[in-house]
This record gives sequence, C-alpha cells and structure tokens, in this order.
Amino acid sequence: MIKKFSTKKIGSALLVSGALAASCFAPLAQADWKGWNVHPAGYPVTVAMESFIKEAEKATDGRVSGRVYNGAILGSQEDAIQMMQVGGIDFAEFNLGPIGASVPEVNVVSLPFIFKDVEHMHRVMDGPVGDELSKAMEKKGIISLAWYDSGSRSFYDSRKPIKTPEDMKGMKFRVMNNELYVGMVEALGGNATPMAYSEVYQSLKTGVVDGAENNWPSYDSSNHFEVAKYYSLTQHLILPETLSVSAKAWAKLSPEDQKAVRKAAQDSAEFQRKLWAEKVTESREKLIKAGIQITEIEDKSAFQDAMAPVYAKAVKDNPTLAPLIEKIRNTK
Ligand code: BDP
Repeated sequence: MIKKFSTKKIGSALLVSGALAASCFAPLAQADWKGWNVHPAGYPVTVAMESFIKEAEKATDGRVSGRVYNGAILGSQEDAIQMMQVGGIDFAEFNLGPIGASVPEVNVVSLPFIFKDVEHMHRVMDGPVGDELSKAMEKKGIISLAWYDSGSRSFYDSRKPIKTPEDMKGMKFRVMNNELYVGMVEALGGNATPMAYSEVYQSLKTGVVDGAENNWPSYDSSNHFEVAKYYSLTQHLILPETLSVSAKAWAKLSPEDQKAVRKAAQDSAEFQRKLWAEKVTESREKLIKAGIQITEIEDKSAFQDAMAPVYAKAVKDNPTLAPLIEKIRNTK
C-alpha cells in the first residue's frame, strides 16, 4: 500500500527544510528592529522614522529592517529609555529632556532659555557640544544617530492666560520626567508633577493638573488644546530630539552597515526638520480656528531671571554642566 502523506505534513517539512537552508546560506543574520515612538501616525517624527527604517533596509540590502510602534504602546518614554539601554528595544526617537534623567550631561539642553532660538540650537547640536552629548549617551548604551526638531515649548492651562510668573501661582503643571523641570516650574511660582505623556489629557480634563507645556504640534496632536485652551508663549525650552539605536543592536552591524544606517538617519532628520516647520504652521492655524487663547509674551525677562536658582542647582548637582553651558553661550 502506498502510504499517503498529508499535504499538511509535507508543507511543514518543506517549511522546516526551507528555514534550515535559509539559516545556513544567509550571509549575515538579519536584524528585525523594534522601534519605539510616542507620537501618532502622520506626526513629523513618525513619518521621518518610517522613512528612516525603510531607507536603512534598502541601504543594507535587507540586513536591517524593522517596524515603528506608535503612541508609546511599547511603554512610556521613561521606560523606553531604560529598555533601550538593555537592548529591549532597538531604535527610538526620544526627547532629550527625559534622557537627561539617565545621562546627566544631556541636562544642559534642559536649562530653560539656554538656546537663543531654534537656529542656535541647530548650530550647537551640529557642532562639538552635540558630539559630546552623543558620546555621553553612547556610554549609557544609546547610540544617537541624528537630531530631530521639536520646536519650542510653552505653557498651556485650563484656567487663565499667563503673562508673568505670578500668574502661575497656585497652578499645577505636568512636566516630563526630569527633576530639573520640577525646579523650573517651582522657580516660576507654580507646582509641578512629572507624568507620562499618555496620562496628561485625562489629568487636564479632570483637573488633576491645571496645565502642561509643549510645542504647537504636540499641543495639537495630543488634543490637550481641547481641555487647556490658554496657550501662553513663554518658549522656555527648545529641546532637541534624537533618533537613536540601542548599543546592543548597533554592535551587531558591520561597519559598512553602520555607515549606511547612520546616513539613513541623517537623511531622515533633514526630512523631519522640513515636515516639522510645515506642521508648526498647520497646527497653529488649526488651533487658532478651534478657539484657543494665545498670549504673546514680548518681554520674557521675568521668566528668564527666575531661572538663576535652577541653573545654580543644576551645576551644583552636576559640575560637568558648567563648561557645556559656557560652550553653548559661546556658540554664535
Ligand atoms: C513632545 C515630545 C515627546 C514627549 C512629549 C511630552 O516630542 O517626545 O514625550 O512632548 O511632553 O513634544 O511628554
């Protein structure tokens, strides 16, 4: 009697031998990278990250590929920074604010009003200070490949316009995870509580906090404007962001592939900066139509002067910040 093989069995036998053949003949292991992202689809960071991983795949003939997980579904930014340090995620786009909690040198960019404007921040980050911060991050397992933009952050709240620091008295603001920001809000007379980004909408809505602070595109995409309509243009922070790869994933690449992936990251940063500029205008126009109340603050000196103790404490806690502050101030 001829023994009949079920097609299912033949199929799985073929699959197994196929997989064996692939693993024997593949020239190099293929890296399938997991990418962390806090933002939603369509946000400039998201679009640029997707373009990065696609270009990296092309440039390495598929030896690197990956997927971007949006909306912080892999965990909060605070957790993701730690996950990257142990190789639990392979690439991510982080704001340098929360990175300062793990890499103290990076706190220099979180000193309020340290940059004159976005162009100054670009000159600093594209020069020796940017390189120094990359090296400090590398020592902590985070390989920064390119700097992305996130504009300037201003306060918004559900109660009233902020024209002077006195207006912040008695109000509670959410800040990103970094003690320095708690000190910043307290020096201005308010109260602050660090909180994950995903929790802010509900906290504003229910009055757990009165306000938060962010740039135009995030104020828009997070829908915080719906529950905190007073946007007061303090522009106290201009924070760079980083497209990074975990040191563990990076070490598995050949030098040629590292070069190709770095190039894909830098091209994506150029793309992101263009998308960013467009998004700022789009969000501002949309939110004005939606009825938010903007407060322009021509003279920011009261806010700036109040930052002296914040700088003093930051330098006392971490003396390596002093020369970095100098270098940023000397960057024309
Ligand atoms: C956005 C940043 C994002 C932060 C968020 C926040 O791009 O990385 O998570 O602010 O405030 O502007 O948490």
